[in-house]
Amino acid sequence: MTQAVISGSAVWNPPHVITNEELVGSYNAYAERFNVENQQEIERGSITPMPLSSAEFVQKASGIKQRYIYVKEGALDINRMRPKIPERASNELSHQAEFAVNAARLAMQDANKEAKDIDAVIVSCAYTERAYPAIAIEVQDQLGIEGFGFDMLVACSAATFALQRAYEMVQSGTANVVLVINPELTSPQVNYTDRDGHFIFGDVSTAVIVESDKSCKSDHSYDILGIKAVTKYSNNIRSNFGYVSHATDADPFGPDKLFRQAGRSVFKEVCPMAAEHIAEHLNAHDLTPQDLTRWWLHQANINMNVLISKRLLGRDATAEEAPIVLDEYANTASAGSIIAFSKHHKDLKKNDVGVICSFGAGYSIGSLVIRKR
Ligand code: CO8
Repeated sequence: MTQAVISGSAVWNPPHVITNEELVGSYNAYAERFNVENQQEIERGSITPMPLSSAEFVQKASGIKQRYIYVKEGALDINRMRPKIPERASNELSHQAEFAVNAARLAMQDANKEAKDIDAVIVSCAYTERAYPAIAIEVQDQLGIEGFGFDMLVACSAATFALQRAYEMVQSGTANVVLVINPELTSPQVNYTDRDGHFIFGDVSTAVIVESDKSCKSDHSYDILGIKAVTKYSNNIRSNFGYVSHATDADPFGPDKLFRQAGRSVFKEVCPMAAEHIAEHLNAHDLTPQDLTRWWLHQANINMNVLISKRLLGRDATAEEAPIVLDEYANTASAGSIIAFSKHHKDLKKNDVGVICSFGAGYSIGSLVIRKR
């Protein structure tokens, strides 16, 4: 029987950084101007004043210190409050495909794979730039890969769910080598005028190669011992952005069409779900949390990760056991656990076991238990 392995991974981020201080400075200037302009209505009680944000709150509540952004211009401009990304013509490489290609090339190098070795491309992320043709097919064309490609959307669990599809394809023999890419270009969906959400997301692209053990030529590879996924419907993280707005006459870019969440409820509901999910997954492989050398957890909030690993281990996980990358990258939707994996796995020894686990909108939770070869 074919054994599916992870044989390569990579992270690519755009060069521009926005610190908490810069972001909060811009938001507060926007809010203060709004409050001055609407002073009379605010005094009459017909308009609610905009509350101020704080860099200290952001770091303490989330662990985020900065985020990368594809195009910084416009995002901090209080007359715009969104990035100004130049439009590309249909015959140019799309922004998101460029994001994807940057990470894909690095992951292929990491796994010692060339375009001719790859049979399938999955682009899986929280949003795709357009409905069709699939971004994956554009990426496939750009890289010179034959076979087939398709896009998947599962919000924060897009990466783990796509790795699970890749695992199934390799195990069943429908593909020998699968390239999974997560081009998380999140900044166009951030509401930079919303205090509760303006600080959460960053832009990044990650890629992973999943292939048969028989073709693996990588110095650092992992047997995928098992996969597990669960979804449970919740409105607590939601974006209503979509093509139907064209017919409903609703503002296609109104506040409900951007990312929004009931963050505290998400925190309370998702942490126990994720902990239980990991425990059950490990148990199915006769493993306990104590058997794990590394936890590559979703990177939404440092306090969530501390809570989840503590609930399972009965003590705080060390920074080495459960690495945090969100201080530098912020929440990068589905890419977070893959950034953690990509940057923190080469020190593992043969037979060390780890778990990659995502949790987020849907709700959706996806995990892979992997063992160093
Ligand atoms: N500055 C200052 N004060 C603030 C701010 C701010 N920016 N925001 C809130 N406060 C205040 C609140 O008003 C509140 O004040 P009071 O106590 O007087 O009412 C106080 O601070 C505490 O507020 P919260 O209870 O909301 O604060 P929390 O400690 O819960 O922290 C977090 C808020 C950081 C949002 C936290 O709840 C959290 O991280 N929750 C988990 C969220 C999560 O994991 N979400 C997953 C989303 S990602 C995902 O699923 C993918 C979606 C697809 C990608 C989208 C791409 C754009």
